[in-house]
Amino acid sequence: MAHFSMIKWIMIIFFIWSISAQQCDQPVETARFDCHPEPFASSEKCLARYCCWKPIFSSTNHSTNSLEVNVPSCYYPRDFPTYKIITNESTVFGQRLTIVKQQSTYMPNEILNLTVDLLYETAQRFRLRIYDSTKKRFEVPLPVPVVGTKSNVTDYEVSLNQAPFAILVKRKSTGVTLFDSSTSPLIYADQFIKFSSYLSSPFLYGLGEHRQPLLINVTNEWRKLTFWTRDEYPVQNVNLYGVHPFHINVEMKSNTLINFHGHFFLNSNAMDVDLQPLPAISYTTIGGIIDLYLFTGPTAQDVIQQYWDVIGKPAMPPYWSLGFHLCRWGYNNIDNLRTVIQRMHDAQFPYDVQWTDIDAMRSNLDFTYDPTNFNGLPDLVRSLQSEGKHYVNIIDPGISPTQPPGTYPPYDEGLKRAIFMTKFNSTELIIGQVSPGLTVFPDFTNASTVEWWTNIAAAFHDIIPFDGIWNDKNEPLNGVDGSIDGCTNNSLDKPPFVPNVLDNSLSAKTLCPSAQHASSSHYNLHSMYGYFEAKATNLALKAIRHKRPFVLSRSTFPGSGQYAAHWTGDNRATFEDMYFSIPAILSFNMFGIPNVGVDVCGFFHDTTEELCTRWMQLGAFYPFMRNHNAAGDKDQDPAAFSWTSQQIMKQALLMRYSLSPFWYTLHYQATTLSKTLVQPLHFEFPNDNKTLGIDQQFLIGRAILVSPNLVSQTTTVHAYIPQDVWYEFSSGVKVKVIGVFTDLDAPLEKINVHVRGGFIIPMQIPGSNLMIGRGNPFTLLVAQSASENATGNLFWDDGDTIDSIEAKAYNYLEFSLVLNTLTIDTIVANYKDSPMRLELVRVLGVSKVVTSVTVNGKDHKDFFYNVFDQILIIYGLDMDMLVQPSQTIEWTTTTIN
Ligand code: MIG
Repeated sequence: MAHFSMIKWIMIIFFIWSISAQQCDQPVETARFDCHPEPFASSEKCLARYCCWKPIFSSTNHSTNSLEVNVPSCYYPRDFPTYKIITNESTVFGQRLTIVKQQSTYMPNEILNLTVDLLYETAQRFRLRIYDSTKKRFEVPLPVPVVGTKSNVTDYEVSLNQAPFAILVKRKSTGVTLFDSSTSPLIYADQFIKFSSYLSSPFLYGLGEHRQPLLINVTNEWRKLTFWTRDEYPVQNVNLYGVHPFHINVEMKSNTLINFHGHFFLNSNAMDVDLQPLPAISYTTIGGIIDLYLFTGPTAQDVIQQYWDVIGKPAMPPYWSLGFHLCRWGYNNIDNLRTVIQRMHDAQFPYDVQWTDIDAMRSNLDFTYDPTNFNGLPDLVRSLQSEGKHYVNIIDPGISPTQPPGTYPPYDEGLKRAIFMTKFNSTELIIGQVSPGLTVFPDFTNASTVEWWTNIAAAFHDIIPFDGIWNDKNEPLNGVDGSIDGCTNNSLDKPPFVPNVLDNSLSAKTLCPSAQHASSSHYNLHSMYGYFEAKATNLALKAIRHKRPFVLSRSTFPGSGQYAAHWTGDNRATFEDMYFSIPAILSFNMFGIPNVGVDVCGFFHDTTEELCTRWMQLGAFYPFMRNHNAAGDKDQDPAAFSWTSQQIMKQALLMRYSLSPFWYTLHYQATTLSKTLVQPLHFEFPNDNKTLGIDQQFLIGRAILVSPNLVSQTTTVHAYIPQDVWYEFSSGVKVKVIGVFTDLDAPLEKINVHVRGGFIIPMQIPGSNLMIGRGNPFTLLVAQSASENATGNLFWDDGDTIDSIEAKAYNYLEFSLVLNTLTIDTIVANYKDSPMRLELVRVLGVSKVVTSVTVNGKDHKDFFYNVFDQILIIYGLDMDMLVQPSQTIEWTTTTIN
């Protein structure tokens, strides 16, 4: 032993002597790229990799500075062996290189001959693919656009470094670096691929699913973000339910316009993304290929649009799903469920969707209900539906194989079709353990699984006519690590490098990576399990109901938004969790799953009346609003609280319901124009540095600013009102203090909501649910800009037809205000089954006294002008909004002396 380590030490000393000290001299510590990301780095292990070892502080001199703590002691020397360009040809799609590395380094099975494709896909989209020149490797089964020919005009300029091989991409107009891999050597082994790039600034948005503030700021910090879908209640610094390797990088250049660009790393294997203050980013994945998209923006919304062009645009949700959803785990029996529904009704809360959780199943079995404790559930569902309400139930992926043969078709039929996942190199099913006990796992990547899923869902739909499906536990969760028989020792189950996943094991709380799907291993497809399940569920619902499907999925991947909405899992009833909901919904909007919300009032723990009141107010402005609670915790449906709290919650719900036409129009713009539903202030006011990273407030569309009170026992909210014209949503009063942080009055009964000048918001008088309210009169909220203009639009259809957009079976209206004339242009009027009548128009910021109003040229007496608050209200309109091509409402004014 002593002898062995002696030789080792001599070798190491020789090695240190042989590399010139210069190769280890990085100009700054933040320019070190980690050569030993695994735990327990030592000089021995580091030098064995031919890397530089230089701890920056000794063991006695403990640093508390996070900037220093994370500086790698082991890092690449400048001349670390890497690839050289061998051939370089231009092709129809751009350029193809071959690159070669002479010697293997420290990872097993390095791939020494690689092909590099540079695809100039569009003017704003560049794609870099690096793959094995000789052997086909796994690639992410996402249907991304195939672009055959190079775009001749591009916003970006690509250049190469011969040896060491590196790629540089710059923004043509400013010269700003968008990608530059010269930072560190490319490593490309079978189960370890690593490359890095400079960032344009230390400010990023995205990289989910992680619990973190909206702005990732690595000015003074090193950050490691890990991607591998996992059931873990959301806490910071761990991999969570979804995987979204997409970010938007802010390009800061003093005194110039701020631009944004984005990266999407199309890779589904377990990975780490490391950020460091240089600033730089490193991607380390353990499989697949390098397939990196670059989006040049230049605005943040442009980057998102370019991203969604690749992953697919979000689905148009059914109209009813915009309403209030009520759920809990642990109604436990139908009497409790009935009691809640009744008290919601008695207290006259608007609400649309009632849910049940696993406690309504028989023995936790999918596609069953408990006929004892939930006796009468089918009739209850039908009676809700007869009132225009809807019902959603939970389905977990794990199917029980232990029911008596012939009694449980989901398993029997699945077995016949061989759609369950199997063990490595075997036809034997892999068995885990979830709520029904032992379970097998459907392989949703298999087309036959989708048929089976549709059939068993249809059979259950005949018993309970559910309207939507909730996909829980689809990371997928497995209560025993790997399987009841453990995992193998092969390189899929025991890879040479494991990213920083929770519990340091890929099989923790899930299946063995070596488990088999029809098309590939779970090692490759794990993080897409929820994506494929949501897709299958979406297709099943379409086939069964012939209406627009509603799926809620816990696990998500790029593209999931085409099939499902999302909630952020098992949050807690704390003010901190309420705050984290805002960065979460903003991030999921960037990820293309804009229909997102969190468990309102908190999932785990007993909520409090104060917290739940605040959360119902905030939740009323989430795209998806569901109040949901864990088993055993005290009731938190709105009707469970005091009369006073109920009035406040009802007020918030009425605001939500009155804005439904506005939300629905935003969904239409999301699915057709790739616009997010909600966005951070910074995206709308990029040149105002004060908006950078604001995540306690958010914008709905471009026009409504929500500034919730997130602090217990306070009656003001410290909020930023950007430089523009803003009015209080409820009172219509113009905001006086803008461009600074200011304390807004925010007692418990008030949520601060502001509407932005220049926008016309379509609204409707709420009904007790969205179906009942559909025919109610519309109203317009017209918020004048500084130049007294405003525009807006409205999309409307039957709310439930699958392809109403493609079939043009809808109405589309545009509103504009110029020179005291409000014009309603009815551009498409193909949906006439329910009336659209305009009853009232409220115009904010009218500074001159209004003396008369005409509607389509005729005198209209019903108006009221409030000189003090500068508000004009025109009522009693009763206009048919579907009259084409256009109608006008005009007013005349005089100046006050
Ligand atoms: O083992 O179905 O995130 O919303 O209520 C817990 C019971 C499984 C986790 C979900 C939660 C749901 C709960 N589920």
